[in-house]
Amino acid sequence: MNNKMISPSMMCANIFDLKETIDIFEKKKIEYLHIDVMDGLFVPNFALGTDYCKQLRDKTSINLDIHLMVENPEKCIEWLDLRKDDIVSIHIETTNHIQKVLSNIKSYGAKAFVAINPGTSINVLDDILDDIDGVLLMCVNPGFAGQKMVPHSIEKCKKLKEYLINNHKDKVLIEVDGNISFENAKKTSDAGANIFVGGTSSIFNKNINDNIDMLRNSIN
Ligand code: S6P
Ligand code: MG
Repeated sequence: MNNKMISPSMMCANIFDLKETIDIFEKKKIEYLHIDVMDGLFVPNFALGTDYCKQLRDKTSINLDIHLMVENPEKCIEWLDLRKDDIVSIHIETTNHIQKVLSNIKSYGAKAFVAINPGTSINVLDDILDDIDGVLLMCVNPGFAGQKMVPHSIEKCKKLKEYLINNHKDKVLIEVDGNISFENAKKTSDAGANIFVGGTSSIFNKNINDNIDMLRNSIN
């Protein structure tokens, strides 16, 4: 498995061109589809829902990368129709039962990722390192596409990679999300990131075909 992968942010896709866009992603062997689920409580916005996940599932074999930005995500996991190797990220800030939710995600054969906000320390991972397949490192405060990267994100990504290596968990993947422009993709890739969420700052900025090639070049 290549350890540099692309996950386009589907909330940035033009809904009227969805079929053509998915065809391009399949042709270009895109690894994941990043789906932002927002509840208007944990984040100040509403976005894609569990039925959207199911509809995408019927139209493509690309694995889903579901980013749950919802309070108490434990109740939603069973609604997602998870498949082997899908990714589900839950925010550590949203539940008192993080270990339980992570193992529930794994019981479907999916990969359990924990998401952390720009203001959350990586030390919160200490007691769940055995339970995670990856970390979704938020490079913006979640809620909206089109934001500027929080400046410490590149440094934090480097620190997270070192932290994982020092704890003998270098197989745990790092996914970066928020303002992953071509330039920030290169910087975070050099800092150790593996999965890159492409939104308005890269993939969905004009020509999707060319942008995918440029993003691949930036991360490899
Ligand atoms: C933000 C969300 C992200 C955005 C992505 C959009 O709450 O989790 O996944 O969809 O950041 O990309 P960009 O390039 O517009 O920041
Ligand atoms: Mg996201």
